[in-house]
Amino acid sequence: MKNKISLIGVPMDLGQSRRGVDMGPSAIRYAGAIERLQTLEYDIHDLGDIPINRPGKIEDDGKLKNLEQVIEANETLAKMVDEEIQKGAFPLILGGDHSIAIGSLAGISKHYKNLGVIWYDAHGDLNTSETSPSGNIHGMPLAVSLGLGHEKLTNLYNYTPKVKPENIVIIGARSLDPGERELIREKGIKVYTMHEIDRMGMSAVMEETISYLRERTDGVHLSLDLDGLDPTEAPGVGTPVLGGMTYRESHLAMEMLSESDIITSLEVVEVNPILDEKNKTATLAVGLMGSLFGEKLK
Ligand code: 6HN
Ligand code: MN
Ligand code: MN
Ligand code: MN
Repeated sequence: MKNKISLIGVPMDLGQSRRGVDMGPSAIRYAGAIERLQTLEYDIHDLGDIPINRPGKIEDDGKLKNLEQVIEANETLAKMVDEEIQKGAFPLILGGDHSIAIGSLAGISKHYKNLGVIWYDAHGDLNTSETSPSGNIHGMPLAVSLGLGHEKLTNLYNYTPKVKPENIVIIGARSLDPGERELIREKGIKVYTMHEIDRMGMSAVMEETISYLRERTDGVHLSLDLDGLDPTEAPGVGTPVLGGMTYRESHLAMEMLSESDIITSLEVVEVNPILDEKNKTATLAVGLMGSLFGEKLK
């Protein structure tokens, strides 16, 4: 992993309907993210939070809620991420809701021929405005990155698609909408649902994921949605789903990724301090970052 880390906060909550996830970057910083990585001797630069243009009244209906604001913030994010990679830094993006993955991937993918993506999440985030049951853009970023959905989203940063379906691995899925299931089948996207994790064990799932991505990609973005974990471990999320990955399974996954050294960018999303219990979820997120960045090996 690169020694230089650029941290970018994205206080975005307009990609979904539960307020408070915009405070995610503060909560994760407060839980000691920067100190934790400094202890591991990374040269970490906190670039602060990008500005989010909040409307006076938040739209709570429609097919693509707050589309313009989500686009604007993601354009800013894409540009920043692109510049940090150009400078040789590892981008660490703190959300915010998962709609920010649209901007992260737009800024990152330019730098790779075959960017791999690990989507650690209870959800597939593979909806389009047609299939979405909610109109929430945080349920769409993976589809958007495949080039599917509203053209203003798919063409963000002036190119599409950002990722190829065969370079994606979804881990922890247990809440997939009908349109998402169809897309997974149609595109042949690799998914380890909770069923596979139960049967195979996290160790085998990660071994397969790592060798699969190592063969076909030249960089791997880890998109870490805290609702991938069970809500007993990570209560501070807006769309909790029972039966998720445990604390230890998640640490094991991060430790194995750390050993493999395949991860080239990270985003941590969906931490909502208002729904949390004494910053438990942000603290968990920082612990997982510690494991991913090699705590065990130092
Ligand atoms: N997330 N599939 C649901 C929807 O509204 O599209 C939930 C999406 C959750 C998104 O957690 O990042
Ligand atoms: Mn420095
Ligand atoms: Mn998600
Ligand atoms: Mn999710």
